[in-house]
Amino acid sequence: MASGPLPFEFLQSASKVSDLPESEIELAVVGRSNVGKSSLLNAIANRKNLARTSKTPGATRLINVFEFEKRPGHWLVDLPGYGYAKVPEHERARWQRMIEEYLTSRETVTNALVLIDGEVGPTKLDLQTVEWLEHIQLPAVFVATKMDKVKPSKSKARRTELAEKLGVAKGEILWVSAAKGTGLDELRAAIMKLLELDD
Ligand SMILES: Nc1nc2c(ncn2[C@@H]2O[C@H](COP(=O)(O)OP(=O)(O)OP(=O)(O)O)[C@@H](O)[C@H]2O)c(=O)[nH]1
Ligand SMILES: [Mg+2]
Repeated sequence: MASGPLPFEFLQSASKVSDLPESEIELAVVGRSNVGKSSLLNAIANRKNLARTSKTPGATRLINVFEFEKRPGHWLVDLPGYGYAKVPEHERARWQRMIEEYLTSRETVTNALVLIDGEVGPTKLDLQTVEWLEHIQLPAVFVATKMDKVKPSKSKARRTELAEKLGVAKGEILWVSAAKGTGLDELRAAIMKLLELDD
């Protein structure tokens, strides 16, 4: 099992899918705005500012590519979040189109890491996204974020509810906290496997 930080490095940002170079394999990080996608990426690499994070939703506005050191073409891809109401409608629609085009057109995207807020999710929009991913036949690996915000006394019930809503077994979800470091090694091991880095 992998342990310790994974050496991902920033490769490039793109506002259009057609600006991306070719890759070997990509793992897309998908989820509602503010769910903790960029924070989790930083936690995985144990770097504070590899990916831009913010208290205000809408921190990530581009497709941001992070490449595994020494394995060119093995990418973790941080995407803008969906569902942030304060972004102007035309801008939200543009992100949506960009994300959808990215996820449907890149043949090297083999899986989506779907982040769900462990405290509040899944939301209606999360469930719609999960359904859409099924529709385009992109396999989803679920990660429940911000588990440090769930009281220990509520944790078991919360996990059961979240898994039920997603229609998967509890054991299929990775339960993590970027803030506390919980569950990161398991997530790192999953990422190594999904990006074919563990051979
Ligand atoms: N308590 C707690 N807060 C977290 C955790 N992970 C992220 N946050 C906070 O949640 C907020 C959003 O985090 P981001 O990583 O920027 O979220 P994002 O999903 O990348 O957001 P967008 O780029 O807008 O789509 C920040 O204030 C983070 O500090 C966590 O594990 N625990
Ligand atoms: Mg982000």
